[in-house]
Amino acid sequence: MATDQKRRIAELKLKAALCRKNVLRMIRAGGHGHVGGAFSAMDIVTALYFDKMNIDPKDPKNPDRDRFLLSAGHKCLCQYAALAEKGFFEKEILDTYGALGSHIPGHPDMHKLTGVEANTGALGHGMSIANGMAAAAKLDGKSYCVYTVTGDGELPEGSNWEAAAAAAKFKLDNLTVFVDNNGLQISGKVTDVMNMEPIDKKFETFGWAVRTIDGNNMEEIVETLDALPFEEGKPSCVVMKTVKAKGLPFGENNAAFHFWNCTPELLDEANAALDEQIGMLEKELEELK
Ligand SMILES: Cc1ncc(C[n+]2csc(CCOP(=O)(O)OP(=O)(O)O)c2C)c(N)n1
Ligand SMILES: [Mg+2]
Repeated sequence: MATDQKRRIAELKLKAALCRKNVLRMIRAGGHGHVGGAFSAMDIVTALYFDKMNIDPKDPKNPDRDRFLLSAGHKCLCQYAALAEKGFFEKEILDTYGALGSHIPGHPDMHKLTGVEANTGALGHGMSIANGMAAAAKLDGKSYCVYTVTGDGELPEGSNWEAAAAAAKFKLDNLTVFVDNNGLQISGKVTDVMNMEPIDKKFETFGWAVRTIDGNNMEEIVETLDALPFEEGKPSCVVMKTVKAKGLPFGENNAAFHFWNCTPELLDEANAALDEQIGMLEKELEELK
């Protein structure tokens, strides 16, 4: 791999680790939070905010900006973490998580935080909103793209499949849906609660261009983002195999960490693991200079 590409990937891994620390900071402030889904989706959200999307925290309403929609709104800590790291708001605001009147409530609210494009949290609506934004770009002759992250436990919501049919009909190749396929939802295995596999074949049958990747592997993520749109005239779907609570040393792939009532001791342990990772990545970047 060329040195530039190695540096690009190491920088993104470093950003993802810093963003995971932002998530822990919010959870410490609030005493709890949806860590599982925030950590499984953190790598794709980092790559979108720091490598892919045309967005500027100094000009957040630019009509030509790319749009990001977190359909699975309960994962909002990963979006807040990225917005803070990108400079959309002061990091002190992270310490207001869980407080009455906070700009960063338990689900994203576009009226409270600049950079949030729509209110989400009631599962199943992000894809429809994203469709509307992508269709508007086509109608207005604009070249911005729309990206949305949905969860595997969110896919049983029927509205997703109305949106999937419409996106293909209207040839929304400026739309990409990332399925955070961590295998778990609020109460256990997605395949036990409502089996939606094979997710890739379902989207393909609806007329989408689909790829399956390791959604916690930055190299694969970057390659995939570089390849968008996968096919002219078709919306793109990335089925991301991920690990719920990825990066939480004691919580990975454990449905009990869907929503975490934290303890200071375990928060310290999680921060220490991330600090170690950050140290190694900084060293790697130093060597790549
Ligand atoms: C319409 C609706 N029904 C139920 C819920 C409650 N709920 C919140 S998160 C969640 C599970 C979502 O699972 P998944 O999409 O796999 O996300 P993950 O837990 O992996 O982050 C549920 C059912 C909701 N937010 N909205
Ligand atoms: Mg899930």
